Amino acid sequence: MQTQDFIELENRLGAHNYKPLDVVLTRGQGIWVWDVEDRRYMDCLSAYSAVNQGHCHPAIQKTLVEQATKLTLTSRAFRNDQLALFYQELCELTRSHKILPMNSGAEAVETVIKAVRKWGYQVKGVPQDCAEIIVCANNFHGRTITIVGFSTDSSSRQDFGPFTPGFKIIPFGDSEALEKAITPNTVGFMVEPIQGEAGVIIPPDGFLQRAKAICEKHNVVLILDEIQTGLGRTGKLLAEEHEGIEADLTLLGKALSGGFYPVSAVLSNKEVMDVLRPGEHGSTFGGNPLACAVSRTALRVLVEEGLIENAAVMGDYFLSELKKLKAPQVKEIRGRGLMIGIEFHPEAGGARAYCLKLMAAGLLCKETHDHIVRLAPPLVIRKEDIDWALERIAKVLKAD
Ligand code: IF1
Repeated sequence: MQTQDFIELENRLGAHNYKPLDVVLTRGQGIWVWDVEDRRYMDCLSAYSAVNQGHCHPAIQKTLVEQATKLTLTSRAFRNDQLALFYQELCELTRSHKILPMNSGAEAVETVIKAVRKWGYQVKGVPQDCAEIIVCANNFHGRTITIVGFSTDSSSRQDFGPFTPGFKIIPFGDSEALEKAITPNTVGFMVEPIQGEAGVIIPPDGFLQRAKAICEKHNVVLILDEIQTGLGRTGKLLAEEHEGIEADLTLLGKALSGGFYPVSAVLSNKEVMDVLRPGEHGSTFGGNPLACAVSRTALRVLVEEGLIENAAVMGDYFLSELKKLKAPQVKEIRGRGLMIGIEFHPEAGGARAYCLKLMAAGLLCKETHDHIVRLAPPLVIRKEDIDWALERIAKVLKAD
């Protein structure tokens, strides 16, 4: 079967809830992926930052295979020998007190919503069913009904109602709006340290610090969704470190498994997690030994291979070299670490067209909204790889 055969079959039998680039990938190694025609591409998306450690990382692969021959799933009805060690290593690395393991990012978000609501009723003393959670405009936290209910993106939420009540939306990066929105019933404020889907939007300096202070003052739980920004992507283990703060609750997913397996977690620094009692929350697969073993190695790889520092150094280099291209079609280039967005002027003809041209040149990128291309290669990228990419990006921009 060739590219077109796979595409036709997929289009005929699959739901059309995606519009992928027409490249059919069959294998990957590090920053590279190959299609069924054996063409090689640099992956500049990293499965939305899930493969920070690079495709098919050999150490994680080895763990996956070994653990798969031993024990994969016990359910949480019984204990397993990987879970406690996963907790210990993740707590140590992130200086957290408690962990709640789930599978997808959206499940971690749902978990945190349940936990802060319950904390609100039991600890803060909010009247039953009155808890409010504040979120930001242009957020992306996942796809469940509750989560899309507080999205401001019409394609995410249109025609999926009725939605879960109890959410308030403020502009991203606006600490004054945050303080104004808080009432005695506010239990949490949930925010992405850098908005990914919105187009790599970096908040004003000091926003997270101000948000932290405001939340503390009003006894509101600060929840950082680091599902995309976490685990080295922005050049720090957690993006909160850029502002020297610690969230009360932190969400991780994606790269927590290096892309081998869906693994997510809620990290807690407060008594919030203690409100969840047996029977009140869980998941068949959450905390399973295969996930925990894979995640332990994925975390070890991030640290031992210096991928966090590499993201910082390579990210700075990539960003500054991109800016030097001074392409007239480009309105702005912004980023932190290896989370970079190129925003094109509307007259440039749309970001999708650039993704197609970049694909023809050997780079796989994904547009976000109409005019932004995101560059987020695996964190194992080296300077010569970036030079390779820059050469091709420059050519595509010049060819217009
Ligand atoms: C898709 C975007 C990225 C996330 C944050 C929670 C989740 C995500 C900050 C949910 C997921 C993904 C999902 C993916 C597209 C993608 C995405 F463009 F939509 F925004 F990465 F940039 N919090 N992001 O970014 O995690 O339940 O998916 O495990 O195809 O929907 P999930």
